[in-house]
Amino acid sequence: MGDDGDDTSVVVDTRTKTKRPPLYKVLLLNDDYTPMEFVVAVLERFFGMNHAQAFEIMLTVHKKGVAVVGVFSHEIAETKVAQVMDFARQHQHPLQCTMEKE
Ligand code: TYC
Repeated sequence: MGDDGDDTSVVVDTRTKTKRPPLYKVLLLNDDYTPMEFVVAVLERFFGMNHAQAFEIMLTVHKKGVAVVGVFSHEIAETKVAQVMDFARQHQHPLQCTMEKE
C-alpha cells in the first residue's frame, strides 16, 4: 500500500444499489350485470381516459374478460382499486377491480 512500487491496493466498488419500486397493474374484470356506460364512466373518472379510450378499454374487458387499465406504484394502485370498488358498491354494481405485480 505504500509508495515502494509494489502497490497492491484494491479499489472497492461502493455504488449504492437504487432499486426502482415495483409497479402494479390494475385490472378490470368483466361481469354480466355492470352497465357498459358505468364502466366507461369509471375509466374516465379514475383513470383519466377520454370517452373514446374509455369505451375501447371497456369493450376489451367485455370481450376478453379482463384488461389492464393502468400501471402504478403499490400505493396508487391500491387507491385506484379501492376507489373503483367503492364507487361500484355505492351504485350496487358487481364490477371487480384488482391489482397484480407487473
Ligand atoms: N359485460 C357487461 C355488459 O354486457 C359490461 C362490462 C364491461 C362489465 C366491462 C364489466 O369490466 C366490465 N353489460
